[in-house]
Amino acid sequence: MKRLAFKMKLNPGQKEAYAQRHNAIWPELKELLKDSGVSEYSIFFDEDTHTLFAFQKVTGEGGSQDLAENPIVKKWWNFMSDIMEVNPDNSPVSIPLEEVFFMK
Ligand code: RM4
Repeated sequence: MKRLAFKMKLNPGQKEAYAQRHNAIWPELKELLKDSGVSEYSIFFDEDTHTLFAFQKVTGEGGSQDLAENPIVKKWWNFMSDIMEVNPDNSPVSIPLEEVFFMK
């Protein structure tokens, strides 16, 4: 089991929309993430910089951001692309974060 973290960027004023869409996450996406070994997945928001900080546990080498080839993820990324910073393919700009402290 590994711990992964990464940051993404939300467009200004989109916190409520982001939270609402995630509270109604598609069951098929949730199932895909779990089946791909992702668990304890949480995303935090920094009001000052509109930065999203994602944390997740993974059983393999990759995590949620390594599922770009999956059609459900592509559809979800397209769905979310209007409110967050994305790459030309609509994947969210995701910057891996280094773990500098961990306490069991
Ligand atoms: C995020 C982003 C991630 C996805 C989660 C569910 O906004 O799209 O890639 O794993 O939602």
